[in-house]
Parts: sequence; C-alpha cells; structure tokens
Amino acid sequence: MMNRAFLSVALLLLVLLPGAPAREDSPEYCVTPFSILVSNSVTNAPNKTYSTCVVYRGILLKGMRRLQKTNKGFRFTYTEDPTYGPYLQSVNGLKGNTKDRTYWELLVKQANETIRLNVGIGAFIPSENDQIILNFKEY
Ligand code: B12
Repeated sequence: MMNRAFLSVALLLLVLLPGAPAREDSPEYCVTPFSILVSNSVTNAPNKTYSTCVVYRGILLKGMRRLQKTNKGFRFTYTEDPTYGPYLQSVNGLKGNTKDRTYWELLVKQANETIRLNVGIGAFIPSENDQIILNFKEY
C-alpha cells in the first residue's frame, strides 16, 4: 500500500518536473526534417532558409514553433480563424494586411514540383525534406 503511494507520487513528480522536455520537444522524436524558405514577391527582399523538424506526422505549425524557439532569426505570429484554424499573419516582423491586400502564401516544394498548400499551417503535415515556402504576396 505504502509502496504504491510512493510510486504514484514519484511518477507525478516526474511528469511535473520543470525542465523535463515534452515528448514533441525531444530531438529523438523529431524524425521528419524539412526546411522553411522565407521569400517576398512584393519587394523581392533576399530569401532566407531555415531548418526544422516535426515528430511523426506532426503539423507545420509545431515545426515553426520549434524553429522559433531554437533560432532567434525566425519569428512568426498567427491568428485563429473560427473555421479554418491558424492563419499565418506575420513572418520576421512583416505582417500581411487587408488594406494593402497582402498575405503570407504557403507553398511546398517536393522533388522539383512547387505546390500551393490547400490547408493552413495548423493542418499541413510536412514530409521528409520538403521545402516549405512562406511567400509574402499580394492578392
Ligand atoms: C478570399 C480567400 C483568401 C484570401 C483572404 C483575404 C481576404 N481578406 O479576403 C487570401 C488570398 C489571403 C487567402 C489565403 C489563403 N487561403 Co484562402 N480562401 C479565400 C476564399 C476564396 C474565400 C474566403 C472568404 O472571403 N469567405 C467569406 C468571408 C465573409 O468569410 P470569412 O470567414 O470572414 O473569411 C475569412 C477566412 O476565410 C480567412 N481565410 C481565407 N483563407 C484562409 C485560409 C486559412 C488556412 C485560414 C486559417 C483562414 C483563411 O480569410 C477570410 C477573410 O478574412 C476561400 C474559399 C471559399 N470559397 O470560401 C479560400 C480558403 C478559405 N482558403 C484556403 C487556403 C488553403 C488558403 C491559404 C492557406 C492558401 C495558401 N497556400 O497560401 C492562404 C492562407 C495562408 C496563411 N497566411 O495562413 C482554403 C482553406 C482550406 C482549409 N481547410 O484550410 C479555402 C477554403 C480554399 C480552398 N483551397 O479550398 N484566402
């Protein structure tokens, strides 16, 4: 009886221990590497490329969060759309807006084909070695 109580407390402590990385943050689970290229078709500012990864069938948003945590040069914000989920609002301080009719377009380059994503950052699941393109664009 005593042993069981001790075990439960020990397990609880392990789970709550500060600094213990969540499963999705442990490098050994981050099995799908991919890159993110930031481009700007409005100003033609130079492209920037970053590397990140997701756990098995993890979503793009999580890979972007991981990158933001580990690389000070990459920043992004998003808003929550009630119908479609996370909407990418800004990248590295540059915000899309309705007045200028600009937005961050999501593309993926797989092998030699570039495809426009048909879902947002909260639903897309990157595959190994995908190149995700975040392209600032006018509509
Ligand atoms: C217009 C439109 C846009 C415009 C919206 C700008 C504006 N201020 O009008 C622009 C060009 C910016 C856009 C962008 C994208 N869109 Co769009 N868009 C539409 C469209 C044709 C109409 C939406 C609309 O006006 N509804 C009427 C208004 C009154 O309702 P609303 O809820 O206020 O509409 C808002 C949302 O729809 C939001 N929105 C638009 N697209 C997207 C996409 C995502 C992922 C989110 C979270 C929100 C969102 O913007 C609208 C205005 O604020 C729909 C298709 C359709 N016929 O519904 C696709 C649609 C919503 N878009 C879609 C997609 C995939 C995208 C992109 C991811 C495309 C891409 N690869 O870049 C990007 C978003 C990228 C990002 N930054 O996160 C998909 C969403 C599917 C899904 N389940 O995720 C749809 C359904 C089209 C499709 N392919 O089937 N889009």
